[in-house]
Amino acid sequence: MSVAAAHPNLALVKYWGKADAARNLPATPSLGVSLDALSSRVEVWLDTGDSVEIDGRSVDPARYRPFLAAVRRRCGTQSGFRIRARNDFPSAAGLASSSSGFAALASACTAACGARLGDAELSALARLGSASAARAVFGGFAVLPAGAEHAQPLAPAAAWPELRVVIAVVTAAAKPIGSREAMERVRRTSPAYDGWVRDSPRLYEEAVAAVRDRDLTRLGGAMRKSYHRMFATMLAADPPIRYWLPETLALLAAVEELRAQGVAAWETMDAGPQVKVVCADGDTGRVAAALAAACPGARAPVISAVGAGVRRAG
Ligand code: 2P0
Repeated sequence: MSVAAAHPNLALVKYWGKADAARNLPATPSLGVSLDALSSRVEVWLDTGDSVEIDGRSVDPARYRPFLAAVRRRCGTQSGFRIRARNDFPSAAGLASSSSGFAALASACTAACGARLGDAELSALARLGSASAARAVFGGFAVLPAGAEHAQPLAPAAAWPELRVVIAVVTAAAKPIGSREAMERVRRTSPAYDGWVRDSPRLYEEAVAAVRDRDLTRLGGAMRKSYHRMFATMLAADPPIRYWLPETLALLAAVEELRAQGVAAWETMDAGPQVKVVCADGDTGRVAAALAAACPGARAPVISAVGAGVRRAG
């Protein structure tokens, strides 16, 4: 058995849309950060066929076929894989479980075959499972340029040690439509899609410079535009896609109020109703309290530091 673990990689500037669906290449450049407080752990055994279990439930291995075929090609094996994955946070709920899941899976499957891949090659393999997983191979801050085969490290976790992400989980329920299907619907039907793809590199460059300078206000501004514009493509799709819940709006208002009070707290969202707030470590108490007050009844917000990359765990 081979075991690997990875943290989800939260996009601060979003990958949303594919330049090449068959090769799973992103249409927009993205920048993400590893979330130390959340983890996926994947165990892999060589077997006669492929089977996948996530959090104790069997899932259809069809979604995994192109990825597993690529692993077999790379490792020169005909073997099947028995896969057992566990997330210590809700799966498929907009918390980037596919990023950590496929990063850990790429590491565990190749290790089970006795192959040793460098980070770039592991990232390219993980991308075939889920493009955000290409970023999750790396710790700290990582980028996945538009059309890129693999992600690249931008800055290690130690480069911005006081940065925190406060995560408000509105609901643990799986999202109504998966990211992959939503992206494809947006590409086919949303008149906002072309503008989104054209505009994304500018936000990306802004965010890369902000991370290099550790400038939270500049990063926050780029983050805010990125997720709003991503959702604009979805609202303009046919039929429209709307992941937000009433609690989501209450949380967004609470973060805006914090900023009005002078707290450097900047939110982002993914394909789901959850709200993640980037801030400095000295402000996490205020941010978590404001989020909890805005969403009574929800579980307590999770506070995360910047995490490491994928690692072998056995
Ligand atoms: C991201 N998301 O950059 C963006 C932001 C969601 C919103 O990557 O089709 O599961 O497997 O490559 O990686 C979610 O989509 O999509 C995602 P596929 P994925 O993190």
